[in-house]
Amino acid sequence: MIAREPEVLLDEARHGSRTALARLLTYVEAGADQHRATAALVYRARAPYVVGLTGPPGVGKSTLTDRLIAVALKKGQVGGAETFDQVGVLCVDPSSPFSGGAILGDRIRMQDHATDDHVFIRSMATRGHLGGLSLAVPDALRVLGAANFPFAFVETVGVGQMEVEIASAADTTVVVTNPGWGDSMQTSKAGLLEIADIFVINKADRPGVRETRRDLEQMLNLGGQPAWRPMIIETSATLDEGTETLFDAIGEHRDFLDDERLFEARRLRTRAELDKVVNFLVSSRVTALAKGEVYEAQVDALLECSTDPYRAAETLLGEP
Ligand SMILES: Nc1nc2c(ncn2[C@@H]2O[C@H](COP(=O)(O)OP(=O)(O)O)[C@@H](O)[C@H]2O)c(=O)[nH]1
Ligand SMILES: [Mg+2]
Repeated sequence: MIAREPEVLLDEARHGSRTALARLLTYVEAGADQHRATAALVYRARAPYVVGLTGPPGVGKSTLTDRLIAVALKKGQVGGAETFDQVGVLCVDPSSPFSGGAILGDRIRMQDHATDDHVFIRSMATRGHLGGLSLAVPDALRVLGAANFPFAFVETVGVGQMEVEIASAADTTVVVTNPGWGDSMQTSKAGLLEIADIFVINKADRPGVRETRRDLEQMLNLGGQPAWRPMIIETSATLDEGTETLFDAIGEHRDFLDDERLFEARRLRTRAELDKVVNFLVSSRVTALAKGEVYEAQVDALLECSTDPYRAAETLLGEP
C-alpha cells in the first residue's frame, strides 16, 4: 500500500471522497508517519460541532445515534448554528483493542445510514496511536471538520475515566442511561454527572423510568445551580420515540453555548488536550532516553560510584 500525501487526501476528502477520508483517519488512528502531517493540516481548519454520546454497553447508544442521524439530516441544523447536509459519526470503544464484534454491532445498528451519501461512520479502537484514544479521537474529529463536516457524533462505550475523558471532547455531552441505572453505575455517577449536558433515559418503554428520573433529579439538585442544568430526556430508540425531542434538547444546549461560552469551553478543552500531548511527547522522550549505550554507561558510572543519579540524569538530558 503506497502512503499518499495528506494534502492530496484532504483535498479529495473535501470533495466527497470517502476512501480519502477513511485513509486520513487511519493515519490518525495508527499514529503513522503521516499522522503529524495530517494533524498539521486539520488543526488549521475549523473544528466541527461535536455531540458525544456515552454510557455503558447495551444502553442503546448506537440505536439512538442511528435515529439522531436521521433527525439531524432532516433538520440540517443544530439550534441556530451553521447548517449542514452531512453528518460524521465516530464509534469509539476504549475497552476493545481490536475492531471486533461490538463495532460490527454498531455498524449493523446504524445500517439505515451505512450506505447513505450524507453520512460517514467510522469505528475506532485502542490499536495504533501511541498516545491512545484520548489523543486520537480529538485528532479524528478535526479530520472530519477539515473534510467539511460541520457536525459530528461520537459514541463512546463505557463509563470509566478514559471514556469520560473522550466524551468530554464533545461540545454537547449526552449521557445515556436506562431505567434502573443507579444500581449498575453507582461508582461512576460522579464522573458522568460532571460531563453530562443532557441525560437520556433510553428504553423508556421499560418499567422504572419515574424512579430513575427522580434519582437523576436528586443528583442534579446536589450540584447546586449551575448556569446550565442538565436536561433529562426520555427516549425509546427502537420505537423512535423521544428522539426528536432529544435532538431539540441538543439544539437548546448548543444555543445556550453562545459564542463566548463555547469559546471558553473550548479553551478549557484545548488546554487539557495540549497537556496530554506535552505529556505524551515528554514520556516518549523519557522512554527513548532510558535505554541504549549512553544510558548503560551512566548506570555503570553509578555502580562505580563515579557519579550521582541527578548528575547522570542531567547528562542523559543533555543538560550541562
Ligand atoms: N426495549 C428497548 N430496547 C432498546 C432500545 N434502544 C435500544 N434497545 C436495544 O438494546 C440493545 C443494545 O442497543 P445498542 O444500540 O447496541 O446499545 P449500545 O451498546 O449502547 O450502542 C439492542 O438490542 C437494541 O435493540 C429501547 O429504547 N427500548
Ligand atoms: Mg454501540
